[in-house]
Amino acid sequence: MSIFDTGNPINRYTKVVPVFLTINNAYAPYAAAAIHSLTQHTDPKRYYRVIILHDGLSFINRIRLRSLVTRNVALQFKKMTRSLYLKAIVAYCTRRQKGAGDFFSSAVYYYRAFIPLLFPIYKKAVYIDSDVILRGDIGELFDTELGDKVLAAMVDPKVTVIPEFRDYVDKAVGVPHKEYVNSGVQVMDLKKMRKMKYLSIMIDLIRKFDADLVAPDQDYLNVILRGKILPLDGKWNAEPVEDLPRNVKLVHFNLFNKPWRYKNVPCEELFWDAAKGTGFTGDLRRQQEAFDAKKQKEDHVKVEALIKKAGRLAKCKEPLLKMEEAGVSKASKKS
Ligand SMILES: [Mn+2]
Repeated sequence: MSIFDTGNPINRYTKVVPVFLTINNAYAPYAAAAIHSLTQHTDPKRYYRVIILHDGLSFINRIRLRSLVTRNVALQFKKMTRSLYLKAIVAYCTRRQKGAGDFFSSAVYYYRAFIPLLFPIYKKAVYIDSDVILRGDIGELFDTELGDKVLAAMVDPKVTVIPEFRDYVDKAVGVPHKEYVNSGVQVMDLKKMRKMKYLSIMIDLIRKFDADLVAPDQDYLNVILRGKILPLDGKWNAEPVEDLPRNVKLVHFNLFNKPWRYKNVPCEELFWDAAKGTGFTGDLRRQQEAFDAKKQKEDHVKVEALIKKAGRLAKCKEPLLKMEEAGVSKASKKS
């Protein structure tokens, strides 16, 4: 029993819905809003365990996140240790950070690839980005029947509407854009991912091609699991829009128009309602105030640079990642 004990009855023998987030101190306030919204939309008959993979959270951030625990939602922190695999990824990200407009160069995005190996006690789990807000029971998402597929995720709407992204995905990633999924919300069959050696395939691809990509870990996921992904219903990874359809269960503030940066953006009230009571509201308001015209301009330049980079990479003659050349074809065929 710790000073944080809230009478939460979940122990390691309880059947839970495992939900993973991967964060650093910068993401903690958004993650708190996401987790808070999760706790407000649970099935009272079920138990949930939110597992936070991080690279060293401050004491105060851990206390604030810990305070989100409820009767049926437990919280667990797991600090990532510097394994050889993680070292390879951090080195890769550091090299790639030089690329202009690179949004996804942080190693934090790759932590989700470690979930199958780090948590052998689970057969299946849900992963969510920190920039999401729940409006429905995440247990329903967890219940998604995967059949013979390895993972469920939603076909990325941004890729379909931005021509540079569409061409980039088709040509540089080598996955048809109609199949290319967003990695922000995933239902993972951890058992199948362990069996197919998902993480070591990713490391092999990184080592072999050292590719400069637009959405690295998401691109790897799409290449490695091509043909093994179940398309997820859009209500589980919806864009923030005015007049959000009633059936939407999860809103994803993906890429642009983050409510903690901009005022008067779609679904901002959903975010601020969820942030209320997390202990981070003051931080978030100050962040928004500090995000002045200059920073907004920089943000737009970054987005434009990312789209330009996609357009440039789309001119490649052949895909940047080739599974059959990475010495991984054997491992993946075996699965
Ligand atoms: Mn996201």
